[in-house]
Amino acid sequence: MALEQTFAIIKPDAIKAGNSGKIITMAEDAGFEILRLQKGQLSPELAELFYDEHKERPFFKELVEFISSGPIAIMALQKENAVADWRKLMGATNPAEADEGTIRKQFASSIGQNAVHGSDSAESAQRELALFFAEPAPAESPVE
Ligand code: FUP
Repeated sequence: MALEQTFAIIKPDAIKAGNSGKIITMAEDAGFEILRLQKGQLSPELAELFYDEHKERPFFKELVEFISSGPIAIMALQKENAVADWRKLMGATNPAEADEGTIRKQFASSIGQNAVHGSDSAESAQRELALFFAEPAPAESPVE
């Protein structure tokens, strides 16, 4: 199977709790290559664009407020089957339903404050990677 890329976020709750290093280690231990890693904070405008598919959902405002409430880390992750495998490693959206050994089981505190994001399809991954990283990330891109 060919290498695939996915887009991941370490959300404000996980950064604040000091769990970013542990989450990155879990990604590496699971075989993901970290092609891009950048810390920053989303404007509410970019957060709305990012979560556009949820704009009709009742929790949209809360979602945008939370993701833009503090520092996050964004990542481009690469491995075979990256989209599905990263979602498996994240665990269920609601941490109460997340399997043992998943990131959300360990670090998420609620359905909203759930530590990490991962693209839900190859198409979403392309859109999200393009939204956050100006150019696609070749494995050997030089440090800018
Ligand atoms: P996931 O792909 O597991 O991150 O989950 P979804 O795409 O369904 O939801 C995106 C985000 O919306 C979640 F990370 C948290 C938030 N959400 C809620 O706050 N309440 C809900 O009932 C469902 C999702």
